[in-house]
Amino acid sequence: MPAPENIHTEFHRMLDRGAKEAQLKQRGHVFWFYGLSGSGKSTLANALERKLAEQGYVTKILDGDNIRSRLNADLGFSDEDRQENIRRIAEVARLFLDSGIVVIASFITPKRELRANALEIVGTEDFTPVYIEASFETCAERDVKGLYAKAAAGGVKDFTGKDSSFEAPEEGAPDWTITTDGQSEEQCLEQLLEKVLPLIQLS
Ligand code: PPS
Repeated sequence: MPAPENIHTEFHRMLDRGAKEAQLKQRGHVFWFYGLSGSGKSTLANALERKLAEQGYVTKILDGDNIRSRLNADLGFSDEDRQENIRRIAEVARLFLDSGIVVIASFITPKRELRANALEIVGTEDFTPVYIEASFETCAERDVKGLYAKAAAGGVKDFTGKDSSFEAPEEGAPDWTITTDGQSEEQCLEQLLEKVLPLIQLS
């Protein structure tokens, strides 16, 4: 993206990412968890962060409700707002990545185009989309926040999976899939760890 007029970005005197990764003894990476509300994104993000912390890794969780209560408090759930939501978050993820940090982003990111935008901002090499899979029915049954019941009664505008569509990854997409339907948190975490660790270990 070109810099706006009269803005001169300057990076060459900063300590670079490699130096920070060496200091932290890890490789930065962005794991982008996506899936329906209630699919288990935040639960798994938190569990993964704790496991990685035990092994000395420095991580940062970026999470839907938290970001939307501050940085993106001006945004709603229209297609345009979701696009801006994801764009800003991907830019934030990129900043953490540039400091060698392992980012665990956890956002519904309902459309393939949104995921592609996030990947483009962060960069293909450092970005792994992780589909946290659970059916609408399972999420509605769990209904941890009461949002599904509220949406069914017409009380939530543009609710994902009801009035606003969710696109699962297409056949053959390189995205990882972790199915929380019928699997325990421990099983999901084990599958995640096995794939995550090789990507963040400094060789
Ligand atoms: S998105 O689509 O990626 O921009 O959404 P995200 O930033 O992840 O925000 C999702 C959280 O917002 C709450 N919420 C809603 N979700 C879906 N649809 C509607 N209309 C909605 N309104 C509020 C909900 O708590 C989501 O959190 P999670 O963690 O996904 O359950």
